[in-house]
Amino acid sequence: MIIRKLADAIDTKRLVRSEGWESIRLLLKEDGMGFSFHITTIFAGAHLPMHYQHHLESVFCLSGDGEIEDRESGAIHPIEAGTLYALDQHDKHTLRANTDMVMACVFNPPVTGQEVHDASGAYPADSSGE
Ligand code: 9YT
Repeated sequence: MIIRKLADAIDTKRLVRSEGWESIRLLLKEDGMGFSFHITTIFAGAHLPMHYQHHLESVFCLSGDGEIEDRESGAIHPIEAGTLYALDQHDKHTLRANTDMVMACVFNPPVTGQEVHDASGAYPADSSGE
């Protein structure tokens, strides 16, 4: 069993910061769960184009509000506390935060640690072969 506290993960390698967001990756590939689990804050005003070509991702909004745009269809969906979105088609999307949004995120396959987005908005594929 793994017991881990958000407060204890701050100022460890589990906290990753990039432009417009920070994320505490409470579960990583090394934890052996088959997914990673992150508590991510998208900062107010952030406008983040993303495209996870190598991962599936589910996101549940715990607090704050904003919107997600599906860049294939152009559809825009509001996000508020209690909203889930699942990128089951490796969807190209853009996230916009009206206020700080705190999100619980699950990645399959799990991220390995310090990934940040590349120019296409993706995280790299895990090439370790494990
Ligand atoms: C909401 C969202 O896009 N989350 C992505 C995960 C986060 N940027 C992370 O932990 O890498």
